Amino acid sequence: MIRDPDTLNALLDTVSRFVRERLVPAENVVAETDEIPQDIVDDMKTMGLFGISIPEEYGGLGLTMEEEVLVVAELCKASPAFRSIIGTTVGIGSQGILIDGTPEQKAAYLPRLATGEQIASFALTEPESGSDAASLRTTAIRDGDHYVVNGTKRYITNAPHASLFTLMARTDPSVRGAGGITAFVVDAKSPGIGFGKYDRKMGQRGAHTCDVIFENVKVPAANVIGGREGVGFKTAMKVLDKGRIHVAAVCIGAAERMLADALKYAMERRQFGQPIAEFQLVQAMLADSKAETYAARCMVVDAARRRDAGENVSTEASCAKMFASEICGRVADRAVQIFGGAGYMSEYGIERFYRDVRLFRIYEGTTQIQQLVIARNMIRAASA
Ligand code: COS
Repeated sequence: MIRDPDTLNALLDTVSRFVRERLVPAENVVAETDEIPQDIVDDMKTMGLFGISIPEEYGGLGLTMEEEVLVVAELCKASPAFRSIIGTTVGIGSQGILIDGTPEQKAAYLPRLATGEQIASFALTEPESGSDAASLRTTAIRDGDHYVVNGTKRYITNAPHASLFTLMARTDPSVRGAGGITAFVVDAKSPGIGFGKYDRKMGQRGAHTCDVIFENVKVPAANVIGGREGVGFKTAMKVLDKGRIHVAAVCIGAAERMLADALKYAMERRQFGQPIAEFQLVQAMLADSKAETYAARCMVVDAARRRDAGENVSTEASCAKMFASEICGRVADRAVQIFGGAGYMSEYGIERFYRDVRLFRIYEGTTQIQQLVIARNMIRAASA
């Protein structure tokens, strides 16, 4: 749903100019230093980008899902690391509080997330629990008016910068699966929380992940999201339904950027006496990339509209995330191919995108997990 086209277009123009004038010129510095320059983070705060998904009553921009995917796709025409700095606060780190939190929890946390004063991370994955999220082992055992948390979370995006975590932990170790899991908001400065070194990754320099270790961390009982034990896995799944549409929009922005770069190169680069864009085999790569990116954009916008309309979008979110991340990988591969030898050299940046976008087929649910979710939902609907 687009509430006011003029307001949205003004925001899209602002983001587009910001991408062109500030982010793209800073891509190499980010890749070299592994840091987003502080002035860029400050500008993102001023623009309200940390609060795009947080309702206006809590100080955010309160974008609808359709508006959010359009803004995110625009932002992602620059290196994915720039989106990542806002990504967990806009998405999986804050949405559990928004979707299932009590009014008191929303009022306590959302305003400072909306301004970027606080950064939120989502702590679900563990060393022994990735795709099989319901098998997580971190425990949170009730002791009077608080819980005591022990365990390790792995590959947690923005953990080194986080002020708070949306943490999934097992409050009832006698229940093995999803039913024993509870979601918490945890202050990142709580005594007993330790951080591993930054993970060394294939790409996405400037976006930081690390282990988060909980050793006898006391978390107030009031920090149970929604005040209910045993429903934390469902909160995580609802958060991921939305997160997957958001990631699909990230894929579109990156695919459109890579395709634009490949087209420009193909029109400038001459071989056999003419621009390589004149060769039909190059045209096939451009055309396939265009059609697939267009299809992915249509899917993502449709999934977003359905979510805005209040539909259950578990299937559509997984379809969009799977398709958009897969085509993004294919577009990256073709873009490197069109650049030829130059595509393999770091100075052109396309090999960096190729490495950066590889993550999209893995995080917030691998392609194989999306297939499983889609097929299970189909079978469940057909048997009902
Ligand atoms: N919305 C609300 N509830 C949901 C849901 C959703 N989208 N998906 C599942 N649930 C509920 C189920 O209805 C079930 O509830 P009941 O027990 O009351 O029936 C409960 O959650 C458990 O669901 P299910 O039995 O489907 O869980 P599984 O252990 O079989 O696993 C998958 C489900 C594999 C889909 C899940 O573990 C998953 O998404 N894994 C990937 C995790 C991931 O994306 N990690 C990335 C890290 S975060 S960046």
